[in-house]
Amino acid sequence: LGQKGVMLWFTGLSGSGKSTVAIALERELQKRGLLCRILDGDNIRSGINKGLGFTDEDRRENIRRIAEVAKLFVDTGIITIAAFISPSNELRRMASDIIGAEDFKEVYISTPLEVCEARDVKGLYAKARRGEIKNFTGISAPFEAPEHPALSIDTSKVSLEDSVKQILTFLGIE
Ligand code: GGZ
Repeated sequence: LGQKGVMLWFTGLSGSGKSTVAIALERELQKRGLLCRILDGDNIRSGINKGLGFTDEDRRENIRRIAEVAKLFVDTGIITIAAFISPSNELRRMASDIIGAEDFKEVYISTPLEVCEARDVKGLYAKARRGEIKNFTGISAPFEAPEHPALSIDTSKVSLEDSVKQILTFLGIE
């Protein structure tokens, strides 16, 4: 007992590896008997945030609700991992204000746009280039890199295993 909660706020482009790193990290934390929770598009945008799109206003409401939910987890002592693009300093600042700056750790998944676009796992970049998706982050909507992330990980240069290790080390976990 006595686990302290923390917010690991992943930010980065679509296809940068946020969810992949989050899931691998979750596995390592669970192996050590640590309570953790991933919040991502699969459990948030399909549930409480169903109906929100990708206008500035909707992204803001998306991130606001995520931060409010995440705060409940963090305050319960859970290692909480959010994996959302959260494309601006302003949005991430709002999340930090809601959760509390002491608990809020920004993890920038800094994989370059060219790499994310080349991966194009879901074909969304191709659609965005053809104009079939509007306001697509990195193509037709902005992404602002964080100014002082606690950690910065480029998954085109660092292996998945080492990415997870960097975060565990940052958390002071062996
Ligand atoms: C960005 C979009 C868009 C637009 C759909 N722009 O690779 P994915 O598919 O699974 O991750 C992207 C996800 C981004 O949702 P977030 O909640 O993380 O965004 S934000 O924090 O900005 O609110 C992508 C898909 O949704 N997607 N349309 N126009 N990503």
